[in-house]
Amino acid sequence: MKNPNISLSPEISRALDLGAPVVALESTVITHGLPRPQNLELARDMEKHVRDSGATPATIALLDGKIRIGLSDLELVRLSESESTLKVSHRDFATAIVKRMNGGTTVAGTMFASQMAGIKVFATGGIGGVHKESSFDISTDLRALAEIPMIVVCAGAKAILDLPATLEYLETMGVPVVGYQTDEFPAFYSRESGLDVSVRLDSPKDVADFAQAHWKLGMRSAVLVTNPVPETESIPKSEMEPIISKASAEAIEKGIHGQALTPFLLSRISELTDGKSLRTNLALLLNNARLAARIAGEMREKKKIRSA
Ligand code: PSU
Ligand code: MN
Repeated sequence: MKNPNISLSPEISRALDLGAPVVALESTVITHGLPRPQNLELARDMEKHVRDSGATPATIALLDGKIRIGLSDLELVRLSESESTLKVSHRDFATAIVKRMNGGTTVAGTMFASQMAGIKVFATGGIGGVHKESSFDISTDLRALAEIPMIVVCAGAKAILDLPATLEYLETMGVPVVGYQTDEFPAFYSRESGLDVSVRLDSPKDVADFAQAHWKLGMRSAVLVTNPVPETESIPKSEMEPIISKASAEAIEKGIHGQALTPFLLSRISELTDGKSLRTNLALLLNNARLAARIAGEMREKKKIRSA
């Protein structure tokens, strides 16, 4: 890696050199998405679930103004306990670098750093999208999905968003939306949204084949894999809708917007559901980590067959 502002951990460097399966993990969920101490527990659990499913986890974050690909346990602790962290999307990297800050990378930021490192598979909770509360609040995540060729595994877009508008945007930008063992676009806390995915695929191998076919045509966009939260942990849409409306109305009333909006809504929804939504959030993150690791394993098999 030539850029002095980015470095890979020895473990990730080795895994990538060997062509072993690697799964990128975001860190905004650690710095802004979850309360303490669940954020650190989750960060460790995500890594463990990736390992148990046969891949090497690369948590991506900024520490002291350096983009780090793969963190040690001590560094995870530091990040999770850090008082003033930046939420880092495309526009924020240089800010974190010149001010030597710690930061959590968003889906967009994590995709950007993954591409620099050569990582092709990434697991997150829910992507950002088009917000309901203010006109023209469209997450950089959508732009990254349009421009960076990776497989991104999520549980859909957060239900706090305008989901039909988010799907329209993805369609416009040519991003395939894969339903993993489902025909319906999942809505993060809920398995149902009433909206269609562009294709249903039922196994990690099918996802790997699909991504290869997409990129072989010269497409540069990501493949978004939407993996519904496990049934036992899901919250029905009808139960979530009034809560989301209430949290959204509060955000408007308080004038919360920009980067602060998503963290505000997530924590307010957790309060309004007595922590139930938080448990759902954790369950879907781990579920996505496992699936991403299995997909990364299949991508590796393909490479082996190609080079044999
Ligand atoms: N989903 C979660 N928790 C989060 C996020 C998503 O369950 O913290 C983060 C992701 O990092 C995503 C970001 O990229 O929120 C989107 O923020 P914005 O809407 O400001 O682009
Ligand atoms: Mn936004």
